[in-house]
Amino acid sequence: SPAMASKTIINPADTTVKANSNPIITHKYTADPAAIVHKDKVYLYAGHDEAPARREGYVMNEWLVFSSPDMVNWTEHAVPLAPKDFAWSSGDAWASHVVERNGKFYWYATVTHKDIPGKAVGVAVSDSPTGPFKDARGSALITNDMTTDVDISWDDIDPAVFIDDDGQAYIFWGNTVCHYAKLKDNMTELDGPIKTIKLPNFTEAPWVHKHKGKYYLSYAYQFPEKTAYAMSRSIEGPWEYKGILNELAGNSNTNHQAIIDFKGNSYFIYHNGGIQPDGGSFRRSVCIDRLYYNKDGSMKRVVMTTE
Ligand code: FUB
Repeated sequence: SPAMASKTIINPADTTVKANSNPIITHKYTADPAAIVHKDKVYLYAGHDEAPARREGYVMNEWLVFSSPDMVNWTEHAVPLAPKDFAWSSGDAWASHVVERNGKFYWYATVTHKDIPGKAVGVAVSDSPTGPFKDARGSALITNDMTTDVDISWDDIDPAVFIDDDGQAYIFWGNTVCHYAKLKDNMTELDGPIKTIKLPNFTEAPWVHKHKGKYYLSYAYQFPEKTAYAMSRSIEGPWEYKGILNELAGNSNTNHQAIIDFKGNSYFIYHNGGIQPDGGSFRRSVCIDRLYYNKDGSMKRVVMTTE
C-alpha cells in the first residue's frame, strides 16, 4: 500500500507510532524541531542526534521527517536530506527550517562549510514536504564571513524563514546576535542588507510567526537555554521583549522551538534530554505541548508535560 512506502517506526506492524506523551519520538534521538502544516497534516522536521551514550559533542549526520494527521500518530518517512546533499558542506546537520511557497518546499539548513571556516546555511528544494530534497543553489546561502559582529565560527546558524501576508519572505538566523534579511521571490537568494535585532540574552534558535495580526519572535535565551519571546506590530520591528515562554526543558543545555497552529489548536514543539537512561544535551528528543494566548495577544508560559 502507499502508506507502507514510509519507513516503519517502533512497531514493524504499523507505519506509525502513537505518541500521547512526551517525548513523542522514542526510537531515535531527535532535536531542533521545525514544523509546517500542509493539506491537513503536520510535517515535523528534526535533526537526528546520533552521539553514542555518555559522549559529549554533537554527532548529527542527517535530518528526519515525520508526518501526522492528528498530532498523535506519527509516520516516519525516508531520510529526506543530509549534509552530504550539499556538495560544499563537510557535515553537521544542525538546526533547520522548512517552508512552503508556490507548491515547492524549501529547506533551510545549518551545516559546516568545507572551504569557508565555520557554520553556514544552505537551502534545498523539493516538490513534496517529505522530499527528496536537492541543493537549490549549489553554494551556501549564508556563510560565516557574511556577518562579522560575533567572533565565533557558529554565529551564522539556525535559519527561520517567515513569509508575510504580502508575500515578502524573510530569513532570521544567528547565535549571540539575531540577524535577518529579505529573501528574493525565488527563496534562494538574500535580497538587500543583513540587519540585526536587539533581544535580551539572545543565544540562538529564532522562530518567527504571526497570530491574529501580531508578529512573534521566539528564541533560545541564555545558556543553558530557556525560550523567550518578543512581539511586534511589524516584521521590521520594533520588537518588544515579553519574557520567558518556556523554562529549561529537562536534561538538555540547548532548546529549539517551533510554533504552529493545527486544527484549531496552537502547539509548542521543542526538545529535551528526557529519554532515560542516555538522553541529554547530545541525545535530545522532540516534545510537543499546547500553547495558549492571553487576550492581549501575549503567550502564556508553556506547561511542559511528560508521561
Ligand atoms: O543541534 C545543534 C545546535 O544546537 C542547533 O543548531 C542549535 O539550535 C542548538 O539546538
